[in-house]
Amino acid sequence: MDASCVSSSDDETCGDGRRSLVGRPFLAWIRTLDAEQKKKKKAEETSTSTRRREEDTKKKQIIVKPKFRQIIIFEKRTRHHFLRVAPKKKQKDRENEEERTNEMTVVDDEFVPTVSLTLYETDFDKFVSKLGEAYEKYGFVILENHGVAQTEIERAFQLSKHFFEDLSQEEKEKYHLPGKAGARGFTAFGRETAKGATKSDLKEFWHLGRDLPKGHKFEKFMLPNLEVDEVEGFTTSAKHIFYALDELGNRVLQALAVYLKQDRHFFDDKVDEGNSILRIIHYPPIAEESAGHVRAGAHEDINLITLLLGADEGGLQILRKDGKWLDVNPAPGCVTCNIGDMLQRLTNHVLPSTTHRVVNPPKERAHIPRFSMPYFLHPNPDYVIETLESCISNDRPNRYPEPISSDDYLQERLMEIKLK
Ligand SMILES: O=C(O)CCC(=O)C(=O)O
Ligand SMILES: [Fe+2]
Repeated sequence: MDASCVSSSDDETCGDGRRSLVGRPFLAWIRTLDAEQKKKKKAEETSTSTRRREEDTKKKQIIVKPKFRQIIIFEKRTRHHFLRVAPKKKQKDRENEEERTNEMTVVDDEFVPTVSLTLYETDFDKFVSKLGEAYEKYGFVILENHGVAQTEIERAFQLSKHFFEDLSQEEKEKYHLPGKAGARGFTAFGRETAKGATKSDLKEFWHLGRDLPKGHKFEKFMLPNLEVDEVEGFTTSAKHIFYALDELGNRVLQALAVYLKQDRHFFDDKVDEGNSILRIIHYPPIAEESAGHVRAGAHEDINLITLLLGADEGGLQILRKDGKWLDVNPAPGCVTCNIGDMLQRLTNHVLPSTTHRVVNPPKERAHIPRFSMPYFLHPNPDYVIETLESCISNDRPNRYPEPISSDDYLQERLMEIKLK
């Protein structure tokens, strides 16, 4: 069990049923240990190894949940979370509490909210309002207790590492389908370029889509998947993640339908054969000079919603309405879920498709690769995106009087990101 997840009667669980404290709104983010503790420690510790530990401590952020005396330490250097139980407060400590709090440095006063999928079962209305509010404000939310098994997630990342790091360029290129806009298989490093950007992203990726039975009416829109011969289990594992995230996405869409004053099952028959894609991304270590290229340039996603695994490795940032970038820091195993341009268009911008990017790591972490897996949930290719009546008013006139089929929209956008 990793240390970010703990048992207690009141806390909520990670996707695989483990418990997590991260992301609760009342957590205080602090950067340093209080001065008294540091002083005492310094006096006690003289050996080299202790000095090293001390240096590491300085690089840690501490997240405190006072109710249970539980502390999660987030070590910036390794980006690992450790659980500690705080010693019981003595009277003197309590008296000094206010003073200590004032010494703590708040890292950020704002963060993307975490919503638990347990609410989907226990209090659907609350699930709807929490998601809707988070999306209207940020266009992003972090999902915990999402039901995608942690073992499956870890396996998919292991196999992805194996594919990208152990196969030669030649072996990987075998899986590139020329002229197919990267729809299936391998897309090489430096190919995708964010809309409007001149410098390509520092990533390579694999695309896997929905399996259709032979002769299906959508065959012309959706190519068959490719099998990777060199990495046993790669395709099976990726398919498992595809369908698990598809299922999770459907639950999110039910809540959004209700939030948008539609029937709860409004999206069901519009996405059941969607042209959705699981993108398995490898951002290799960054060379000395990246010449202005970034891991993923600022962009918006094209689809309805995106469900992302792996953002607990730092770098993902979203653009706030005030023009500042905000780090997205999900707990390990959580799913980050954002609104894409198709849903923004359908909802006349009630639900915003927020600009986001993946920045290059600091120098000391530049040698570490980054792996992530966004699942781009698309509508069925023949679904016509026409602004919802419930999202049009005098204050919010219809921005898109011309309806467009989701496939036409997709093709236009693929050209913009130079995949076509
Ligand atoms: O890798 C990530 O964390 C985000 C990737 C992303 O935004 C994308 O591929 O659209
Ligand atoms: Fe994205």
